[in-house]
Amino acid sequence: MYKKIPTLTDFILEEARKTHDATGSFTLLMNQIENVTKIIASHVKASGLVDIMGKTGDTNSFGEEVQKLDEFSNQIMTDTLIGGGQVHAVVSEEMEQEVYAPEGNSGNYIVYFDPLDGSSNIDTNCPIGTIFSIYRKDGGLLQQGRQQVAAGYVLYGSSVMFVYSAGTGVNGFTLDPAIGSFLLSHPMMKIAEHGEIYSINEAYENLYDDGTKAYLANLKQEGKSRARYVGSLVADAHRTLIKGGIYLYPADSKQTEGKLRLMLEVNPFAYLIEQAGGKAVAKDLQNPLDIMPSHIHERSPIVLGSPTNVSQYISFQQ
Ligand code: FBP
Repeated sequence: MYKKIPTLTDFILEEARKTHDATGSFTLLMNQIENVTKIIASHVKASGLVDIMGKTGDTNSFGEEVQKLDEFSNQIMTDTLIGGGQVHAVVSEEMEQEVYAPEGNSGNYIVYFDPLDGSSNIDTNCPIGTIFSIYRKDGGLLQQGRQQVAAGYVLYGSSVMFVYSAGTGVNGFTLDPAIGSFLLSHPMMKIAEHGEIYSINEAYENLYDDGTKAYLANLKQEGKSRARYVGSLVADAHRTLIKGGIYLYPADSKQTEGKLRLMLEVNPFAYLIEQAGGKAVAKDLQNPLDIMPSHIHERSPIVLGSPTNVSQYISFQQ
């Protein structure tokens, strides 16, 4: 008896059938995100062969060097969503301003996305990813992360995975290149209560606050932990979800608000980790999902992972 593994499209349609007031708009939007990330995946996979590697020579409005692949990813995601009729506006990590859908072709959702996270890893063939976060337009551009309708990421690694939650648990789908479909490979993902892996850029250790320094010193003194750091949030957070443990990108004396963006990077992962039974804290040990953002590119420190690991980190901050 052939056992049919649900595809991502099957799964989204099934979830919509369970939602009494579904209009089909969310399903269409998720489908657009699924299809555009498949195109990005094919370009990432081929990036060593075609002239899409390396830098464009331009810098974006944040003074960051733009890579060809993230420029391509940003353009195709913006065009797909703005032209797709389901969004009111999009906010991209690569663009200073939000982009509104044209009159007559707009929808009920606002999508925040980081088209290609981990840009420093693009031309070294290390895992990179796309992050997305969806809100209803009624709440406006600036909403607490708890208002997310859905959040997810696509990891372009040894395999391509699409992981998301729409508030009823976290599910992971692996792209089967033979049929071009994401198949449900990781149903109802749960993070371990505790994990031995910690992930932080220790090059900045001298810049961290005393609590973080003491926490790291204690981990090493205990000698039961292992360090892993890819330098791509998607890859480091995905590993933390799968293996348990803790990922930290705290503020430091140089990046006093942290580096990662609250709406584009921090809140999608805080939402997923919480849905998987984990924990996340930001400035003053607040749950980032409860922070009211002041602008679309606001930055925030983040510590997330297994509940026991994050609670231990918190104990060093008190
Ligand atoms: P980009 O979105 O510009 O790639 O920046 C985010 C990021 O690359 C994260 O993916 C990663 O966790 C972090 O920056 C690495 O920063 P650092 O090099 O300071 O450790």
